[in-house]
Amino acid sequence: MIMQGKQLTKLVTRLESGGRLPAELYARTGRARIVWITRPPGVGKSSLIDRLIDELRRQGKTVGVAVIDPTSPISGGALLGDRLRMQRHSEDEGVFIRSLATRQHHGGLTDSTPQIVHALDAAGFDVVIVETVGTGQDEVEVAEVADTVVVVLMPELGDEIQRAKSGLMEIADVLVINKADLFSAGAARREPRSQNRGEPRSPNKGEKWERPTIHTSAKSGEGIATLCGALDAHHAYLVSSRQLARRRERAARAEVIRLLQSQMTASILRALEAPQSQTILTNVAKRKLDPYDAVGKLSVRILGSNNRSSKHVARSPR
Ligand SMILES: Nc1nc2c(ncn2[C@@H]2O[C@H](COP(=O)(O)OP(=O)(O)OP(=O)(O)O)[C@@H](O)[C@H]2O)c(=O)[nH]1
Ligand SMILES: [Mg+2]
Repeated sequence: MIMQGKQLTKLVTRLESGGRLPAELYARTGRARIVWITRPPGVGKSSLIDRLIDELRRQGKTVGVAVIDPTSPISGGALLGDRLRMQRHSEDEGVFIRSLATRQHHGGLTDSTPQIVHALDAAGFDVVIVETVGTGQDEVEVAEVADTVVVVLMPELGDEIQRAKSGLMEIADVLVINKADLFSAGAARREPRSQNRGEPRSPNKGEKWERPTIHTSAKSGEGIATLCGALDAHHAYLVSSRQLARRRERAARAEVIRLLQSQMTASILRALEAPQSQTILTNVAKRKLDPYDAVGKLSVRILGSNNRSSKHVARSPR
């Protein structure tokens, strides 16, 4: 590991409150496999990650986990217990787990999520897992940051599974049906278990990725090794098909666009505070000025102030 736990904890705290990842650390990223685990509250994502950590550690891999914590009202009481269960790994130097409070942004990602993922990557973890609650709107955004997206459902969510199968949930690279121990009869009916047989394999060159459906029980441990195998197979596919490079370009683009947007928004709000801007807005309200003409007048100010602010960012200490 490049960074000690305490150092990393400090860094993540700084990033969480809007700090910037030092460029020399960003330069060290790109080595970790980024796995995103998403979907409804209480489906067993944390419990699955707890099991995945066991399996990955057995394979000698180090694991960094960021839990985007929605403080879900559904699993309420179970939350603390599950977090504690995951925390049993906290003595292990090869494991780092961090809950991030949600300043919700597009339903699941906090503004600082990509930066925190980079920090875990730079710290030297082989696998970085992000747990988030998918809401629908954020799915595309989620897909942009991850190498592999794992969507977790339960057998009782029959409709969701149907939707997933009908291709609406295109972001999933691996579909997991958890709590197989509770719903085994229903699961067999709706989703043939035969799909669990045989390890998922990486397609040959030119072949498309066939999304596997894996039945797991985070309680009994059923299917966890299969899930790990599917993650390996997907990674191998990404590398051999050159999709990995493409996904990472897309992620970089999305991250830069997001940063530009927040910088622009800040510039707009700053420019609107000026008394002259207030007059323009008042004139729009009084119908003395049309909104488009107002934009024409204001954009000159905003672009000017934006140039100033980007110089400021470039000079600011890291
Ligand atoms: N029977 C059974 N219970 C499970 C299984 N996986 C998780 N649970 C239970 O389901 C509840 C929710 O599990 P979590 O791991 O907290 O689920 P989560 O998806 O992380 O929940 P949120 O973080 O609130 O979205 C807990 O009480 C778990 O003990 C499973 O495979 N079988
Ligand atoms: Mg959880």
